[in-house]
Amino acid sequence: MTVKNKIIYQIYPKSYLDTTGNGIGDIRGIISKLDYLADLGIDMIWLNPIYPSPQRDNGYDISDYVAIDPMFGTMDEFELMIAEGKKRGISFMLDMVLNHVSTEHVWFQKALAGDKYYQDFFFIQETPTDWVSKFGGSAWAPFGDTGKYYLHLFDVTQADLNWRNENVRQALFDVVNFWREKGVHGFRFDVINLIGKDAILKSNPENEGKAEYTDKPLTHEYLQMMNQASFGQDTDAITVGEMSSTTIDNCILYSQPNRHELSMTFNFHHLKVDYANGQKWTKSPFDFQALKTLFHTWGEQMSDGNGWNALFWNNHDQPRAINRFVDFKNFRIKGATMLAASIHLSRGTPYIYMGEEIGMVDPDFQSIADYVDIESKNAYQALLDKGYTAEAAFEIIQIKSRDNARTPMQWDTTENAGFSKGTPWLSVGNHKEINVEQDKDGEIFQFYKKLIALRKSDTLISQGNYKAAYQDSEHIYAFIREDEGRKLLVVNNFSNQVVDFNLMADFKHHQILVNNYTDYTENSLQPYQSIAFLCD
Ligand code: TEU
Repeated sequence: MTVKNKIIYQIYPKSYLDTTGNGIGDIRGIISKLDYLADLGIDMIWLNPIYPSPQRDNGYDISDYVAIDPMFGTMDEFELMIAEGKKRGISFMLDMVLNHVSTEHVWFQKALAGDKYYQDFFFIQETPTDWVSKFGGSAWAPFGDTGKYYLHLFDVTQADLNWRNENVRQALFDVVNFWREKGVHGFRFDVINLIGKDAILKSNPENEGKAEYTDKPLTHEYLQMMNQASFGQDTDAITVGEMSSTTIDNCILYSQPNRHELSMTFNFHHLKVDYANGQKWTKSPFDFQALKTLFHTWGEQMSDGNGWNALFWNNHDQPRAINRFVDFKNFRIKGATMLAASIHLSRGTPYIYMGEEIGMVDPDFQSIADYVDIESKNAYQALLDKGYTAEAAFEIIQIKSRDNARTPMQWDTTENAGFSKGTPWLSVGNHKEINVEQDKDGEIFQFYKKLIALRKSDTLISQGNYKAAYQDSEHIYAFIREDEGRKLLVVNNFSNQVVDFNLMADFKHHQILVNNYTDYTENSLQPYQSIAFLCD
């Protein structure tokens, strides 16, 4: 399967590079950086939505699935980007937001105008359920002045589509095929495990408004239909499903090759180990043992052809991992490279989120006015409504907002980090200290290049099985990769302390990789040190 030795780089187009001066990243900006990305060694670029959208949820509220929003550029420029990427061995993955559509989409507008055919595209009911939106408040809103309500699991302007309706499914399969015909070989499916909803939605008193719609069995059938009707016809297709609040068992089913659903899945449990009581909008240190357990469970259960995992620390919805999981103020470079080694040498397909390759960190915004994300603004108000002081509420937004990852890419030390000659749509972070111009020859970028090259050069890394190691260690996350009798031991010190370490006899003196230290001293690991030992 092509997916196993590929590296995927995520670009948040709005924040990558603006070539027109409107303060918004654009397609020509991406084209201008393809050589930079080819040098890094990546194979595919995942673009967050660039379709026409009111931008209420930064493009995840789509008003036209088969066009390019003029603020990002033109369809000709899109086709040029595909062609320029192909010259460099880089293909593209587009974001398919098929669970919901903007209320400004013509389908919803026709439904509002009384067109029964399009009303059947949505969940419109006289009796709403007690479900809550993932962005706060009720998941239902009045459907015009009909006295009925429509479902929106996210923002009120994002109406859920009813996949039970075969006309909806066909219309969405046509969307995927439109982009396939443009030469797109990768697709990321947004919250795709929410599409299996019941035809008539009811409250379940026992569930107190919790998700009754996640990972429903029909989801698998719909994915198999979409696979067969679209990307499944391409031998080089790479697909990934974003699975909201899912389980490892479902992720195995979604990504088992013989089920012909998806190539792999994103799940997020490892990015919730710093949630207090499972709640995102809290302040809590991360639970390292929980993190290790999740990685070991996924690694071992997804071995032996049992499904395939996307490996990632960062994306556009998450504060940057370097701020959450390492002492970045004192060990930024070593912490960044340790995080990189901990997934790039593991079993799955690694994703690099823009800026991660130079160790970009969250911005140090000082006012709630600096944040623009709808989820963060709703959360701030909800915290105030719960009685938090403005200061306490702001402190939580500062560490958990999705805007932390969405600040403009830091290209150099010039104004606006070289991102735009205009006023950036979102303020820039600390580009004077961290930027591509000074860091692309630096330790983090060069270590990423080394990891990528290693994965491509050795099937032990791209295909080897996974086995947990040093499970009882307080600070070390370690695993063994095994393939055809060869073994690789990877050890990562997840702490800012020197920790004891006794190397397994099998691996004595076969070190192949170490991050940022000239060597390692017997029986101990330096702060945030990662080492890989080969036994063949
Ligand atoms: O995110 C899915 C999702 O569940 C989000 O709530 C996300 O996990 C959360 O914000 C993390 O705190 C996808 C997209 O990635 C996100 O950008 C969209 O806002 C959302 O779906 C709706 O399309």
